[in-house]
Amino acid sequence: MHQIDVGSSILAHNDALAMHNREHFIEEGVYVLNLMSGPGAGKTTILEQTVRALSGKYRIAVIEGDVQTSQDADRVAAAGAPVIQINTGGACHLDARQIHDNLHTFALDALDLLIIENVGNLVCPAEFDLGEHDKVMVLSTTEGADKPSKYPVMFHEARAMLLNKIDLLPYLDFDTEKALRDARALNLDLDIFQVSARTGAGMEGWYAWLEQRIAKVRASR
Ligand SMILES: Nc1nc2c(ncn2[C@@H]2O[C@H](COP(=O)(O)OP(=O)(O)OP(=O)(O)O)[C@@H](O)[C@H]2O)c(=O)[nH]1
Ligand SMILES: [Mg+2]
Repeated sequence: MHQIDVGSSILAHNDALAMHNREHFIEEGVYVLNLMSGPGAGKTTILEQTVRALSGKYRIAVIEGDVQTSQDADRVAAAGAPVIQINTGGACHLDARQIHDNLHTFALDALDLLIIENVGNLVCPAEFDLGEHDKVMVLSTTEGADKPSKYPVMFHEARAMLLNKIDLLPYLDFDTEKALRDARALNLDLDIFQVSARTGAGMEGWYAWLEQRIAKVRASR
């Protein structure tokens, strides 16, 4: 029987386009972050807060990926960042082609930080390189502490993780120690921030991390 491996050929094609995107980002000196999580973990809320906190100091733009609607883009625009919405029309992740096709919407060389909010999904987005510098993921306390061991790829691929909605811990049986231990077992280098995008708790550490990453890319311009 002749078998065609469609999966790896799709990924190889995506990787080639991602490399092309990456060359653009490096050339223009913009730090690019791919923000991923399961649905509703708090990506857009974290983005809104981040834009509000840092847009006085950095030039920030956002690409919003959703299956449907422009609701997240409207929220980010209201927070004060230029934003474009990509609707995947059913696909559970963004791919490098969609980012490439929208690259020239922003003057990249006039940006310090481009944040891409991926489609809410704990599996597929981690497998598709977009050309970003770093993948950052959000895990929320309402999802359960078993998620790192059940969905290892994203935890393995991420450079940093925000454990969000810590304001809800008193009402949940979320085992923080287990979640962090399992996440670290998958990825020794994972930088972890325990935050509440709702109350602002812990967000300063996240902003400081982001500023360091932006400075590193700026220094290599
Ligand atoms: N209590 C609490 N609620 C939060 C926090 N962060 C986000 N939320 C709420 O969680 C819900 C989902 O937040 P979003 O920011 O839309 O999540 P998302 O990851 O962007 O969702 P998708 O884009 O649909 O995957 C909203 O009702 C937020 O107000 C938090 O730190 N604490
Ligand atoms: Mg969102």
